[in-house]
Amino acid sequence: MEAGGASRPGRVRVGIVGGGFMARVHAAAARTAGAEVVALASSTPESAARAAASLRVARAHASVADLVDDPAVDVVHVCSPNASHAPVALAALRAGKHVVCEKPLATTSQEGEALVAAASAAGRVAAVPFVYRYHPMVREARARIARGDTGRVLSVRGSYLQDWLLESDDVDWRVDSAAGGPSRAFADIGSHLVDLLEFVLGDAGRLVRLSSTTTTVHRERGGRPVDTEDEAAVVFETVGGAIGTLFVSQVAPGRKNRLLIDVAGTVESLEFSQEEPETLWVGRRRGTEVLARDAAALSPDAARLSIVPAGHPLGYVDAFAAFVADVYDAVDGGAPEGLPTFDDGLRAIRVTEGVLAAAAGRRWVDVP
Ligand code: SOE
Repeated sequence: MEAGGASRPGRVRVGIVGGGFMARVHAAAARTAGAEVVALASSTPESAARAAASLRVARAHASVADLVDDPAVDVVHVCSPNASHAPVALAALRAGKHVVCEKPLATTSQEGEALVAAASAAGRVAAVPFVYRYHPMVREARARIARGDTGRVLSVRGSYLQDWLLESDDVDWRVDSAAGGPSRAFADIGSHLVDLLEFVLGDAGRLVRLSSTTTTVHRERGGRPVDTEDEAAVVFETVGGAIGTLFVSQVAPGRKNRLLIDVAGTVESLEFSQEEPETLWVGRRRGTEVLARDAAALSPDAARLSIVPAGHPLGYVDAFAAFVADVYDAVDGGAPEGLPTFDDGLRAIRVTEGVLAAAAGRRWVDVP
């Protein structure tokens, strides 16, 4: 089955690697997007069987390799721990599959570069679920900046706060660098924040230099030493000369998934909060307003994602389904606006490595 225009005889057939929370989210989004989830693989045959039964997936493969080689699978969704992303995604591309690989795309920029090259060589769709791009009011913010409504962007503030790792006995595979990579909080959620900011701001908003500091609040979790950060604070400069700050934490009590971006231009400011995704705050020297999602008043790219009328709240699950639908549109030869690809996944890795380098060296670093 070829990308690039080949019309599909039937539904997209999906294989999922992983059996946790994200596997569940991906399976639901794939089905909403009209695909058939035909296979699942996980760390063991037993965990694959359990997850497949729970997600009502017909075929539980004994190994990831078996799933990747399954001729009945068109698209592999990689939802396993970070350190496995590169080997699994590479194998899937080499087997001719399209790939959706969870962020962070890989744990090093070298692996990320190899994945970008492999996706290009294979001529397959290779996407990363930076799904917060898919809230209609994010697309509206992006359109307003691109149209010049905000004026020249002067400053940017981004934060992503959670509390699920607040306690010393909160443990997760992400805490261990062997499974999650050298960065935890920034790689896990700072990647979303940077992607969202650079997506909304456009080329002038790309980070070019940054300085940072990180903290590890609990040096031990579950009786094991911790070698990854709980929090990161970043100061940065952009291509267009704006300056900004980022703050990422997974130990902020009461903050569940509080991703917030705030952009100030010479004419207006914009603020989007992921926990209130149906609105966009627009601030001016004279007159401030809260825009509520209403397709009739939105830019075309925001309106296309506004799949139910105003007053019927769209949320995280809808954004995920819209992302997956765009992946499958690309698989069928379409060119959906704003699809996050492996290039964007590599970009997030490079910024993450800059954050770690700046913190370790207590210096400013250039971001390639
Ligand atoms: C945990 O921090 C997590 O599930 C992230 O891994 C997701 O990418 C984010 O969307 C929600 O929080």
